[in-house]
Amino acid sequence: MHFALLLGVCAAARRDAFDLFAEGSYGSSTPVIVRSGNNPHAKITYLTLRGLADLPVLMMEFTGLPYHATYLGREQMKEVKHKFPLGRVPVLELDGVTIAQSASIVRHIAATTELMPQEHELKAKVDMMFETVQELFADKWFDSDSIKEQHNSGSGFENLEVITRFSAIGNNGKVAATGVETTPLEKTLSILATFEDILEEGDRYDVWLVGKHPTYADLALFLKLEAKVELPLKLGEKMLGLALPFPKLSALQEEIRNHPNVQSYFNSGRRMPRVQKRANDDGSGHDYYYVDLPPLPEAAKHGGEL
Ligand SMILES: N[C@@H](CCC(=O)N[C@@H](CS)C(=O)NCC(=O)O)C(=O)O
Repeated sequence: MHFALLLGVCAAARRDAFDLFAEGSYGSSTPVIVRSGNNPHAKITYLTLRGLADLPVLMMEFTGLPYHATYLGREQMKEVKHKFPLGRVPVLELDGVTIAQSASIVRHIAATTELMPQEHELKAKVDMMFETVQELFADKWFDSDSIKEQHNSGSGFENLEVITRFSAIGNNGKVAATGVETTPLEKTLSILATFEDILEEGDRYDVWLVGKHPTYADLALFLKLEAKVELPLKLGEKMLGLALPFPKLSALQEEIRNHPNVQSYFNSGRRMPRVQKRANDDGSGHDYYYVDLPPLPEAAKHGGEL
């Protein structure tokens, strides 16, 4: 499939998209328009950062659904938020329907593509998995500020003990039934180990959470794992990233990461960069700074079309 790409800037003067992100924070950014395909079925609006549009956009890229995305900077968002159904983004326009709420958007895209099964029973099972994925790493315990605090208080040894315990009882250990979930870390590890069990029990020739085809629940799980699979721990004076020892989950992750559409998306510059909160750098509160700039192709760097 040929993806046309235009990474342009809706400002009076066209500016270099790379500079746009490199110059600093989400607060200082102007809108970015990404076009994937000439006749978009879908239009999505979000902010110039990775976040709640990441999964909807990945689903469209994965299935080859042509879309246009408009990513807004903070000032532009203020100007146009009154036009959105709930005053918030992401917002999706698809087949004449305009909807907000990222999870509703995910289901709407899934129902339009092959990422949602047709059968009622399978549909319900996929949604059950999706809702459970949403709970992963959701607690503030996993936020970068909290991780810093844990670093300072030296609680990494306790975390290591918990991770070791859960990796030992994963792999068909029926973790969900053992009743050992009290802390946010235990809850998340319990879900991961339960997913590992479910994948282990499935058909040995497929890697998906439900049935024989990838669904929105698999893509949601993939993004969560990509973002947080390394749990930071403090061991002695060092901060370490510990990879989770769940082989079936890793296989699912690999399968999606190596999908040609996903590879082409990640290398295209169409994905918004991540941001990191930095407190009070300029005395005016906190802002969100870009931490991993997308690999923009040469032509896109100059606002060109591919
Ligand atoms: N639960 C909603 C949350 C939507 C939301 O809070 N969006 C934020 C951006 S992540 C927003 O629109 N903020 C801008 C504003 O409120 O002006 C969802 O999942 O879509």
